[in-house]
Amino acid sequence: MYTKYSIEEIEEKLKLRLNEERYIHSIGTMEMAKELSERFNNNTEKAILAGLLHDCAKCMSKEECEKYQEYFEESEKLSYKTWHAPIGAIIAKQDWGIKDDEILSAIRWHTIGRKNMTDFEKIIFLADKMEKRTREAEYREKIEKTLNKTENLDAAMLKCFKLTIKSLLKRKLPICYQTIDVYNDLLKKVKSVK
Ligand code: DGI
Ligand code: FE
Ligand code: FE
Repeated sequence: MYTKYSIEEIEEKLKLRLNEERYIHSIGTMEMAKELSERFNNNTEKAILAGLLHDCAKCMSKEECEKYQEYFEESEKLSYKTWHAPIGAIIAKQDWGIKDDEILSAIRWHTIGRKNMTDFEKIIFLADKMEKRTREAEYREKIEKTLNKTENLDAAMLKCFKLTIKSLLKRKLPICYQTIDVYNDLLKKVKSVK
């Protein structure tokens, strides 16, 4: 028991906090988290909860988010788009009674990632980027291809970071230095795998 609420109860309440597209994305992430957790022999019950709730704070206003400043990494402060991850972990605990630390940390790190993530955290990170309901096929298929070719979670993570960094550059958005740090780390790890 990771929370006293059923999936249906969680979904009902989540619907009220998110817009339609974000809700559909959350359902897609839940489905992909289930699929990946089975494929990589991880905890499916936990993956379903983390996938469903990972973006629970995504539709909060900037003003409301700013109240949670103390929970942001220094490097996150310049990028509003990353704030829903640390806030999401707090809200998943407060509003949905999620007690499991690994579910909460998978939500916490699903946007910028961190070094030495657990396989469970990587599965949630990847499920978010690979879900089939709202992610653009061209984007998601690149990650899927890497995963199919390597069966290696780090290789797929590296692909995600490459694509994210490229897209942030293109959109002239700030890049958290932690993102670069994780990218360098994955590069080293993936090389040693091959
Ligand atoms: O919430 P989602 O759209 O499902 O996906 P996400 O949580 O992975 O990312 C949200 C946005 O955050 C995405 O457009 C990339 C952006 N972002 C902004 N600055 C950074 C960043 N992502 C990373 N990894 N690092 C950054 O510095
Ligand atoms: Fe997110
Ligand atoms: Fe997401």
